[in-house]
Amino acid sequence: MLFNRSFQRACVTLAAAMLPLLAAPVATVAHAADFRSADIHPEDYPTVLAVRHMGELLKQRTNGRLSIKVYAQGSLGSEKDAIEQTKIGALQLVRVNAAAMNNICEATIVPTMPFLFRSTDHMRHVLDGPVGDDILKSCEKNGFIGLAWYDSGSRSLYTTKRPIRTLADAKGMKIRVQQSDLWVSLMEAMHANATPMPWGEVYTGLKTGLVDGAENNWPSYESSRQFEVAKYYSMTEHSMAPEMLLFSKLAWDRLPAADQQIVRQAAKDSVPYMRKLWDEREEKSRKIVEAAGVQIIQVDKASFQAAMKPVYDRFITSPQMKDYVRRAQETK
Ligand code: GTR
Repeated sequence: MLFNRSFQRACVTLAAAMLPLLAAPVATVAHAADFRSADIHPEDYPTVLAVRHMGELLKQRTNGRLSIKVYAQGSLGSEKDAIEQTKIGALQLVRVNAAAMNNICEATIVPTMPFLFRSTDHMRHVLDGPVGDDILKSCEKNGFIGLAWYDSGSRSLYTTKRPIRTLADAKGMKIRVQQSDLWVSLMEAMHANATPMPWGEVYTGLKTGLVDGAENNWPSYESSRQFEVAKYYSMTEHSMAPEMLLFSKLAWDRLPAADQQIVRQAAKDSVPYMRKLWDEREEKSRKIVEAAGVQIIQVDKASFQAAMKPVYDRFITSPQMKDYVRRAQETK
């Protein structure tokens, strides 16, 4: 009995002493890895191509030891599902819109805010600078390593039955939004009825009349074929919510520091590549939908912008959030 107990104690002590030894190689030895990444967009969408490009850079820089397999077209589920899988480390990477992170990592609300960015250049300067870096970093506590921001252009409203020309036209319309409290509030500020749903369900939602409209940028409107069922595109350009490339913190902590550095750099280097593809795709998508007979409606943007005050009053309240917004606005 006595022997047993001291034997047990010795075993426990030995096991405790070995733990760091067991953990150490995992954290420092460079293993081969084919990271899994999810995206809801089709194979030829700029975000998918950009993450593939990042995978190529990883391969080149590690002699094939590190690579990325991109699961496109929502094959691993909605953005919400993919984020959950990334959080638990089942997926290493995920490319989502900032809005999909709004309820998880509060600071991602900032670049999603309506009419925050004055232009594409302004958006790029803010996201490439300290504000963008700080917001990415702030998601670490929620289990995500923010690697990069990608462009997503401007989002505008589109509808099935009648065009939105003024704020009054939006009143009472059922508009699909992303699954984010901010987006519900933004739509309510336009006096529309917000209907949150995953992207993969929007085409059918529009076609069956479950919703009267949705909102997105040119490439998403075009690639999803939603322009076939919602032919009125009103140029509200109410948000430039960017895309995010996130790495699972759980998986990240198992990577040696040198590999973390290689991954960070490859993600950064994929940004200019993505932007070039993005600019080309925006133009191409606009041409495709115009040729298909979509009616593009110019609206008085200032009136839509003026309606957004309640959204700022509700979401930009803490000193931290106010500081982010102020710094973003002050960025040239
Ligand atoms: C797109 C974005 C997707 C997704 C989608 C949506 O512009 O690239 O990540 O957020 O909008 O509205 O669900």
